[in-house]
Amino acid sequence: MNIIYSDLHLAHQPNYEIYDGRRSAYPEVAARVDSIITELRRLGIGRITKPTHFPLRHIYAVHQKQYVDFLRQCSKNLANNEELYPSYFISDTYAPLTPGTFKASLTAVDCALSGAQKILSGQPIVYSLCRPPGHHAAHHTMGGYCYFNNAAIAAEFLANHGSVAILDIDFHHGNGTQAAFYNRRDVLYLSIHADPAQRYPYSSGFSDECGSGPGEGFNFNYPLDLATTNSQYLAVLDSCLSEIKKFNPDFLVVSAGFDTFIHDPIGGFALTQDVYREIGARIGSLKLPTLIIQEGGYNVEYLGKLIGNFLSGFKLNQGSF
Ligand code: OKP
Ligand code: ZN
Repeated sequence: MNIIYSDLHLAHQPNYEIYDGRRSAYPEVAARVDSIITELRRLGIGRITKPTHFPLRHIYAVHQKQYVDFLRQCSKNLANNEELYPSYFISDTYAPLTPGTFKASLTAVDCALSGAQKILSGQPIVYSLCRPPGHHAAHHTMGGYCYFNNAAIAAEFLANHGSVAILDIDFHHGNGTQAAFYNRRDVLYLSIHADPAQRYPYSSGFSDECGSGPGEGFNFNYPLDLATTNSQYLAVLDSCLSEIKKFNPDFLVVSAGFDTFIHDPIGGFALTQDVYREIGARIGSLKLPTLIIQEGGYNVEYLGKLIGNFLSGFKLNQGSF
């Protein structure tokens, strides 16, 4: 298994988010990556390589050019330690721009695309350790700690070579990813997440959002109760997996968030650490070429362990088919 990672994410370290009109601690911290990489090194489960750089046209396939220009220009113009909450290009108060945000976000996209490239060249599983995450970023909006939609950009890249299913297991609905492929039937989107009536992003992720036009029937949302247990979660995962089998894609992209963990500080179903091995194993049993993209997960102490469990379970079951 290949693991794509770069330390350039360190350029992005916002000091605060605005929650309920007040400044509060920013949960999407750089230490998340240390937690992950330390555990993956300890387990020795993959070969860690740096991303290569890809041209901006891959980003333009998902995001508006003016949005990309704005991000670049703003990052450049900000003073050290200055944070900006832009108006037109923002969907909430959880994605501040800092001087290093553009560079870090671009690196996260490079991690995703480098992973996709490896999948195209025949690797069965690749894990792209993207930071910042991406699944809330839409055509011309940043939000929810996300700036560029790493998973959507990688899926779009893979879609030039075959059909793609995106399985989003982050605690939050991936509104940006859903929107990117809502009217397409060559890219299936499925998401298991907290009921948006109760949790971010509030305005999408309901079960009646099924796709539109040619994409009707190619979008699946599974909003869940906050108290969801391991066995309830696995049953819903199985429904997703049977939809994926029916669709029979050439590639699978997993938007892998670990904020479903019981002790996550901002998310959290009732899932315990061992279930991630089983979640990984069941997804791996599809035996599809799979690109795993890191999304959320904010319990820094446990995060590495959760991902280690997930990837070990995945690898064990997928084998090298
Ligand atoms: C990003 B990803 C808590 C407010 C949380 C933003 C959630 C963004 C989640 N202080 N709101 O993990 O899907
Ligand atoms: Zn999340």
